[in-house]
Amino acid sequence: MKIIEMHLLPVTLKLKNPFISSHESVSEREITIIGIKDTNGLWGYGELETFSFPYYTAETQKTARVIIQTILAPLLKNVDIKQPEDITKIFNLVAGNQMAKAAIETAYWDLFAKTLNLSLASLLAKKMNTTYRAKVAVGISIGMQSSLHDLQREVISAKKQGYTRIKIKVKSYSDLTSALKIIHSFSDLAFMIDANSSFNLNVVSYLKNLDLPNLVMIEQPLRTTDFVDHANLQSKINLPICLDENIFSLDDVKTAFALGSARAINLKVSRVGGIANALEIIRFCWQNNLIIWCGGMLEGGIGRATNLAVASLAGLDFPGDISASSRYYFKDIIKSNFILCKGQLELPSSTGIGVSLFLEYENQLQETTNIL
Ligand code: OSB
Ligand code: MG
Repeated sequence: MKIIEMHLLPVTLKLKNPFISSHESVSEREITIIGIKDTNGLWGYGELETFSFPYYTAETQKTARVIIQTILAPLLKNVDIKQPEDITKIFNLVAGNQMAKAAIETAYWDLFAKTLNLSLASLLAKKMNTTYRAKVAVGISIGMQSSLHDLQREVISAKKQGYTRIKIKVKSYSDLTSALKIIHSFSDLAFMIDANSSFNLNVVSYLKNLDLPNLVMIEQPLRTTDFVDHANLQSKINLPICLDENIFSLDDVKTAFALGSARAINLKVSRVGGIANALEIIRFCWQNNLIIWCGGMLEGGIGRATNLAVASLAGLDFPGDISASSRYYFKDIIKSNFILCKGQLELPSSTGIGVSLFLEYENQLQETTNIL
């Protein structure tokens, strides 16, 4: 199968509430919709998930679009692609740029599944020799709040909506103390804390003798790129460390495992360069008893549908950061909404990622120039 057209459409989505982490505050989420067309006239869709600024990862929307247009797209011109993994192999020539690669690769998985008349979820389940769930338990990530009271209000609201696994963002040790208080008072909910790289080894004293059975892990407490101090920290605390910002590839997961830097991995399809790499990472984690679960990047509807298909794999049981559509944007890019029901999101049933763009975006995308 050959890709004969590739189109990019940058869009800005307005979040209902600013999402604040230690890296930045996001109130307008820029994404780029990517559409590819094959010789049969079928379309596959993906999303470029980089942020506007290089705080969480090095790529930005602008730099990644340049890489896609000038480096990655030309590598696929006139190439006969047999399966999605072929794209990953071709892109391995290019160092880094995982999110730029993932934007194209995920669009191809959508197209490939549609060609086979399968949902992406069922295609992935086949690839992994497992089954998939039609309803996927999911969690919610609560951004930083200005007071303990506001944080408590957000947790109560999440609980009312049906979320049973909640992630709390922190930046300072006083945030951490507040988060621990809240976690103590909601013993029926499972919690994670995400420091987004903002702590140092002094955090040991806060985590060493914790007796909070409903706190299940701490995400990326230390610097992005550090594996050694994470291993040092993990050796001193019982609470599992989950790595996020450090993980761009299977090699990073192997490093974390070999050094004992983490017991859990936040898997973001976009951050690891696409679905084929994500599947390899899942296999490695399953073989080596690392907890693995699907993270989120405040995706638009295309990215959310892609993540949900991955998260539906039986065996990927820990609820991911894939919340209901209503949590994110005033207006999303797809026609349907992901609605939370009993803490779960239902997988769309149609082929590929199973969602379709609002007609205005589909038309605008097709009117952009073909970059292939
Ligand atoms: O650290 O997991 C993170 C959002 C943007 C960047 C980084 C992270 C997050 C989230 C939100 O935690 C997850 C989501 O609901 O999409
Ligand atoms: Mg994180």
